[in-house]
Amino acid sequence: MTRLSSLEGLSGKATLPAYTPQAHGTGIVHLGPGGFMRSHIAVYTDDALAAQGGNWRIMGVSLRSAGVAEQLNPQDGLYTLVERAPGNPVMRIVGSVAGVILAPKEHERLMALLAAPETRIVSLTITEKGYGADDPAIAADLADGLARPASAAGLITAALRARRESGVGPFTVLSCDNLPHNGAVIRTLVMDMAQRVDPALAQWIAETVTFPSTMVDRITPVTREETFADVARTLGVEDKAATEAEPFIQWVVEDAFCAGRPDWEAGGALFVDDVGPFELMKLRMLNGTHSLLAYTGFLLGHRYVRDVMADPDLEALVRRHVHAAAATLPPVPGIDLAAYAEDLFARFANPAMADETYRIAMDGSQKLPPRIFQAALMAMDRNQPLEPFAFATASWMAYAQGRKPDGETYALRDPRETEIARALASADGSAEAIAAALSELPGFVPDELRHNPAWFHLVVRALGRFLADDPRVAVKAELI
Ligand code: CS2
Repeated sequence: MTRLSSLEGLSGKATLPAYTPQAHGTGIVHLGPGGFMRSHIAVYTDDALAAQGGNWRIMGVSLRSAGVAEQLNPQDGLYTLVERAPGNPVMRIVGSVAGVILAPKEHERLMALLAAPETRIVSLTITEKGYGADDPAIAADLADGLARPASAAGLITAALRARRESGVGPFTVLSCDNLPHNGAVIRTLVMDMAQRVDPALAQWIAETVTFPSTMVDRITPVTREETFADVARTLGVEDKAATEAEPFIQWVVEDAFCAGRPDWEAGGALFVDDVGPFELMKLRMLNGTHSLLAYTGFLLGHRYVRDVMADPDLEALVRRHVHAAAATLPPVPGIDLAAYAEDLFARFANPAMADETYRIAMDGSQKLPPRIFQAALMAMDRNQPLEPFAFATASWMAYAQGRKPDGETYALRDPRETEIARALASADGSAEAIAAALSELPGFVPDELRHNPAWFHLVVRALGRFLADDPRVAVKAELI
C-alpha cells in the first residue's frame, strides 16, 4: 500500500484541507509534536488556514526521539485525524503541519528557524514534567551558556537572545500543557534562564515577549493497530502518523500575542482575559477524575476508561469525584458546571474510544499536585468533604507499588520513580508508613494538607483497604 504523502485521490474518502497546504509558509514552531499537538493546535490551525489563510503552518520539533519525524516527514506533514464518535469514525486529513525537525540532529536548522522573522509563535506540548526547574537538561543548558540548548526553556531563551541581537523582535510563547497558569510557569523558567545568562536579555523579554495562558482539552488516546487499519481501509493509503481523538475539542486562550496569531476562532477557540477559572475547572473536574479512575480502574483490571465507566461501582466514584471537584471551583464565566459534568461522563463512557487507564496513570507525581492536592486544599478551606481527594491519592499510592493484586508487575513510568522506590523501600509496609513516606517526597503534597490529621487519616484508611483487600473492597467501602 502506498504511503500518504499528497491529497491526490483522497477526495470523497475523508475531509480534506480547504486550502492548499504548500501555499502557506510556517509561522509556528511547536515543541513536542506528539498526538496532542496533532489532535488540537494543528486542527485549530487547519481551520484558521481554511478560513483566513496566512503563513501559519506549524513546524514540529522533537526534542529527543526520532519517531514523529519518521512518521510525518515522508508524508509531507500530512496525517489523518480519526475522530471516534460513537458509531463510525470520522476521518479528516490535516494540512497545517509542515514537517518535523529532530532537535538533537538538526540543531543549526532549528536555531535558524527559531530566530527567523517568520516564526511568530513558539508553542509547546511537552507534558507536565517538561516544566520542572530542576530538570537536568536546564542545568546543562545553563552550564554551557545556552551554546547548544536542549531543553524547551533553553531553546526558547537562546532563540529570544538571537532575535534580540539581530533586531528581529519577539515571538509569543504558548504553552498548551495541563498546568495551572501554564503561561506564567514557562515565563518564569525562561526569565530565570535569561536572568542568569544576561540580565539585559531578561529585561527585554519582560518588556516584549508574551506568554499567554491556555486551557487545552481533547482526549487523545495512543494510536493503535486499529487506527492504522481503519485509515488503510477507508483511504487506501498507509498513514504512519494517524492520530486518534474524541469528537470534543476546546481551547480557551488569553489573547496576548505579541507577534500576531492565526484566526483560531474559526475552529471555535475562545479568547478571554483570564483563563484561570477555565484551567481549574478542566484540571480538577476532567484531569483529576481521570487520575482517580486511571489508578483505581487499572488496579481493578480495566484496560480502558470506557470499561471503568461500565463498572457501576467505579462510575459512582467517578461521579462523586467530579461533583466534589466542581464544588471547589470559583465561578467559571459562561459555563454551567452541572452540564459540563454530564458531558464529562458521556466523554469518558464513549464506547468508540480506546483510551487506556495505563496512559493516564503515567507521571502521577507530576499530575496529582494540580489535579488533586490543590482541589483538596480548597475543599479543606471550605469545609467540604476530603474523602474523594484522599481516595484518589490513596489509589495512586496503591498503584505506585508497581504490582496488581494478582501479582502482575508493571512499570510506573514516572520521572520520580527512583525517589518513589526509595520512599517505598524505607517504609515498613504498613499503609501508614507508605502514606507518610510518599507524602514526604519533596515538593509533592503541600504542607498544609500533609500535616492535616483528618486528611492523613483518610488517605491511610483508603490505602490500608487497597493493600489488605481486593481493590474492589476499597472501592465499595467508599460507597457506603
Ligand atoms: C489525561 C489527559 O494524560 C492524562 O493524565 O488526563 O491527557 C487528558 O486526556 C487531556 O488533558 C484531555 O484534554
